[in-house]
Amino acid sequence: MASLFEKIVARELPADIVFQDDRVTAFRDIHPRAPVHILIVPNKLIETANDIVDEDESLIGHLFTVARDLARQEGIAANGYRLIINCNEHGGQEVYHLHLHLVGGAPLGPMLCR
Ligand code: DGP
Repeated sequence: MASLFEKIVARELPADIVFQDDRVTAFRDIHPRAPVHILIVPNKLIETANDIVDEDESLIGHLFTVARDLARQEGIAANGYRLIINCNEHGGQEVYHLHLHLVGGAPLGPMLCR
């Protein structure tokens, strides 16, 4: 069965998609933690950061160049932003389809709250 984010990539579930190409899809987080909160996901399922393989290096780099471009597009590049990938239980991962959070638009405070 397709993952939640695979269904968004396939446009079988609604989402506010801000960018898509043949490798990645970017859409606004349903529960934004800041004025800008976008998730950038590989179109193919990679469950966690642990599941990245050597052949994915270019794809993972592409997640970051798309994040860079979206930060510019959203007007948050100059003031700054945070890029986050959560992995497994201790990382707080809720959706098991690798995704890069692009978060910004306001001061974000300390990196970790425990
Ligand atoms: P993480 O904890 O890193 O796995 O973050 C998962 C994020 O996914 C969380 O910030 C909320 C977001 N999310 C969960 N379900 C949906 C959905 O159906 N649509 C959208 N746009 N975002 C979702």
